Amino acid sequence: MKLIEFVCLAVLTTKGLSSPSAEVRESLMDSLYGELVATPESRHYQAQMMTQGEVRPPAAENKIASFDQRAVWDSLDAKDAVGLQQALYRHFESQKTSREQPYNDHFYAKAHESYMKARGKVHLPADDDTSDIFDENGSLFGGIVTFGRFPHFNCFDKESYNRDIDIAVVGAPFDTGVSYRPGARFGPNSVREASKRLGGLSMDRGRLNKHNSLAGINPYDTNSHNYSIIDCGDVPMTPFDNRIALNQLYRGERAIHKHSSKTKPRVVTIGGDHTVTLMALRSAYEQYGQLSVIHFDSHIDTWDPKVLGGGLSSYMALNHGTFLHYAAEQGYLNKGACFHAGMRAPFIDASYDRQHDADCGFNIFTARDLDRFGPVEIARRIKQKVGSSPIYISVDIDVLDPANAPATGTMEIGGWTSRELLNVLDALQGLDVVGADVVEVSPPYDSHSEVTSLAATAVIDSFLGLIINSLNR
Ligand SMILES: [Mn+2]
Repeated sequence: MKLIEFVCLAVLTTKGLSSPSAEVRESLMDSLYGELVATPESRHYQAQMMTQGEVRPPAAENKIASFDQRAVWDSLDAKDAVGLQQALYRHFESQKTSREQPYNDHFYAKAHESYMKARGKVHLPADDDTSDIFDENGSLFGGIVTFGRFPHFNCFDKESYNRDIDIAVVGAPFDTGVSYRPGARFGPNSVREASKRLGGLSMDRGRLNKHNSLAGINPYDTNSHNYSIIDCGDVPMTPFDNRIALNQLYRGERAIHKHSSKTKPRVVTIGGDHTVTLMALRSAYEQYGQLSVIHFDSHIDTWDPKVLGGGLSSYMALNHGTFLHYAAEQGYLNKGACFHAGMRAPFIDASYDRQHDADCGFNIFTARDLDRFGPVEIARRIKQKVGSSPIYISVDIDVLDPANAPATGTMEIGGWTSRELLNVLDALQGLDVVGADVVEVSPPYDSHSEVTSLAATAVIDSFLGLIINSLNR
């Protein structure tokens, strides 16, 4: 025991300080918290103090109600807020000069002393007791990180194919297909890291309107739906050869699609630069047939390799600006029923790019079309065109304004806010969403508030709402 503690204890236990009054009430802290620690020692202290009249048993009356509000109110000469403050001040000043003041002073001193004496030692569990640390996800900010705290198992192990996956989240850590800033290989981990607080019933999804099919969907509450949502981790992708890396991703996505499922697995991919979408589309196409791609981005990404990157070698031809050209060429797309939304980056070769984009099967909503039509109308027009065909949604995070998502490869000013994007996504409810991705999050360029990764978690949260809504139908 340190000297100061010894002195304190000596002072507190001195008989001279424990004075008369059975009137002395329990301290503020006691009344707020009740018994802080229930140990035999603290109970012994309290019993002793009650016997000696230092504290009374817990009072039954409501302390707030017993405060004489009427008297204070009656003393007010102004009914506005400033008047109330002044009146309260005068009231408490007047109390100070009352004949009860010595008693009040004694009460506060005594109450503190009572509190100090009544507090016991912290009662720690036995050294081998792990009952309160058993749940590894018990800490909001700790634990092994999976997206949204969904369970993880090795989805690429053939032995696991009989384990149900209705919705998979998988990372594609790859950034050697970018034209400007790299770093998206760190996207999957960063997005997972930012997803720790996901959970609970959204107030916005379906606007809590019981007639809205999105309302009531809480992907993180396994009691609220019957689907197996698994974080499959990341597909290992080599940083040294894009041909091998992208093939690894294709085989990873394909393996997930082989799992047993209530319908067929629907994969949500976290990029990675946008090149990874081609492999996700390839595997989804094999399962679901031609896909209507709804592509949120500031760039068209249907560039002809002759225009972007492919001039010197065929290896350079497939990159994050040309992958949709290849998706169209390979026949994965439901041509004419694909959309770009949020476009604003300049064409490289305007007349050629525009025609080639249309040939790839795309319609365009520009970033500023949101101001002309509003999110619900944009979604309505998309839905009218794509109908009941299988939908793949790809969100390049650079569709957002750099103010909302600075950490991305190729920033373009004049984009949507995260709220506007979420509004458009939610308004797509009712579509048969069979796969989705969010790509181009490059954490090294993010603020310390991980704002871009956070935006990506909200996008995936919207995907999960849309997909569960599809599965429910
Ligand atoms: Mn893109």
